[in-house]
Parts: sequence; C-alpha cells; structure tokens
Amino acid sequence: MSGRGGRPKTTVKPMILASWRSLIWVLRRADIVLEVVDARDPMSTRSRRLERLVHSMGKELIIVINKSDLVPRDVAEKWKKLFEDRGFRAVYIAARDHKGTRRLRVAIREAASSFPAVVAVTGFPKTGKSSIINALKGRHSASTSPIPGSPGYTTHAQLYRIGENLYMIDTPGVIPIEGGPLEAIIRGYPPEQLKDPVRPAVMLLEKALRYNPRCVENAYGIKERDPYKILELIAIKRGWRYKSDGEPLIEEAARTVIRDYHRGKLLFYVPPEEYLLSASRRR
Ligand SMILES: Nc1nc2c(ncn2[C@@H]2O[C@H](COP(=O)(O)OP(=O)(O)OP(=O)(O)O)[C@@H](O)[C@H]2O)c(=O)[nH]1
Ligand SMILES: [Mg+2]
Repeated sequence: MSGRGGRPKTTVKPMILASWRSLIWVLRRADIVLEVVDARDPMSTRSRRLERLVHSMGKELIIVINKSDLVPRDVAEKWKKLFEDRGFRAVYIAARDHKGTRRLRVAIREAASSFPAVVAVTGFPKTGKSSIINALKGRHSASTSPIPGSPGYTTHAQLYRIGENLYMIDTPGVIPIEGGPLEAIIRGYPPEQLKDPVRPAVMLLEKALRYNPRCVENAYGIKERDPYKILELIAIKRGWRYKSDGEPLIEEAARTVIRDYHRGKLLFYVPPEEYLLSASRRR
C-alpha cells in the first residue's frame, strides 16, 4: 500500500518484446528466418531492419504473409508477387485455420541447404508467429493470445521440434520504430496500459474507414464517419459512462476498437495497388 491515504500501488508489468540483441542471438542459431507479416497490411508490419540483418548474416529469409483468411485470395496473391518481384521468397498462409502449411513447408525445403534445418520465426507482435509453429506441428504447442500482452503471448525464445528434420524457434514480437506510430502503439502495448488510447484508436478508425467505409457499421452497427463520434456512440451503446458526470467513457471504447482490430472484427485491408501507387508518388 502507498502511504497516507493514497491509492494502492499497482505494478504494471511492461510487455516483453524481443530486443535486437536477443534476436541476433536467435538468428545466429537459425538457418532460415521467417518474417511474419499481417496480410491486412504487410508493408506496415514488415521490418526492413530485420530483413537487412538477416541478409547481412547470410541467412535465408522467407516472408510469411499470415492471416490471409482476412483478405480476398487475389489480394494475398498480389502481395506475394509484390515481395517476389523485389527479390524475396514469399508465401501466404492462414495459420489459425492451418491453411497454406504445405506451401510453407515447400518454401522452407527450397530455402534449406541442409537438414536438419533450424527456422527462426520473427516479426511484429500478434502477426501469428506462434500460430504458425502450431500449424506446422499440427497441434497447439506454442502458446498464443489475441491481444498484445494478453496471457499466452510469447515472452522468450523457445525451440520446437516440428519433425525429424525441422526445428523452429518461436520469438517474442519485435517493434522497430519504422513500423509507423500506429503499429508501434497498438502492437507494442496492451490496450489497458495505454495512457491515451483515444489517439491511436482515432488513427486506426481513420485508416479502417479509408480502406473499408462499411467496417464500423459492420462491426458495431453504427453509421458514422467521425472517429470521435464513433467512440462516443460505442461507449453509449455499451453503457460506459464516467461516474462523475455521466459523459461517455470514450477511452474504454477506444480500447475496444484496438482489441477488435486485433480480433479481426474491425475489418479492413490495404490493397497492394494502393501501396504501389503511393510508392510511385514517393519516387
Ligand atoms: N484470422 C486469423 N487469425 C490468426 C491467424 N493466425 C493467428 N491468428 C490469431 O492472431 C492472434 C495472435 O496469434 P499469435 O500466434 O499469438 O501471434 P504471435 O505473433 O505469436 O504474438 P506474440 O507472441 O504476442 O508476438 C491469435 O488470436 C491467433 O488466433 C490467421 O491466420 N488468421
Ligand atoms: Mg507468440
């Protein structure tokens, strides 16, 4: 307890992420590295720093576009081709449904120079790294969790035996600055620990509405396009109000929106054409 009538102290445990040092330690032990990205927005969930590091260490890299069940098949195909056109090995997979595991096995076999091979599974938090290990193993072995920091998220590197000739190392998520401010916040912290969840939720809603104008209506039955009003309406609908003045508790609505993105309830995806267009504008 804190002294003199203060509130009891709560110890907030920071979420454990992979440090670059620990990641390098894992990469040294691996022959092949999977970089797992989210099919809904592969470019914001890839790490060029990680890719450069893997390249400089002379390891084989495979980009795994996971959660492909959340995007149309042709979108997953186009992202795969886009990465391949840039010289990467790439596959798409829906690890949760164990779909695409054969393609991933083939890609690993092609990348391996000898067996047994050790594969490091790396990427941003919540891209589905542990789920990929489970999909290849054929059963739930590595623990998983839906939201950053929720029970079951990966806190340390762990080796799994997938088959006679194949080992995989699960790793905690890595957050480089380059992921962009939105990804860094919504993947880097448990929503309940965000001091200001409203700002990232507003950014997320703006992005979601840009790519899928019906996503808020589909998720919450709310026909509104102003992100602040959307948060207010979600709070009112759920009965979340400040005890003091009865105002809608938009912070709680903001946390819900972030969780619903992770759960795939607030659904949108970035089309590959959009990325190509903005890349050509940057040139
Ligand atoms: N829709 C969908 N959800 C998936 C897929 N793969 C994983 N998930 C879900 O995404 C969430 C995160 O999966 P994890 O395997 O725990 O992700 P992780 O990258 O290991 O997460 P950290 O260990 O926290 O870095 C879980 O709720 C999974 O069920 C997929 O292919 N499709
Ligand atoms: Mg994990």
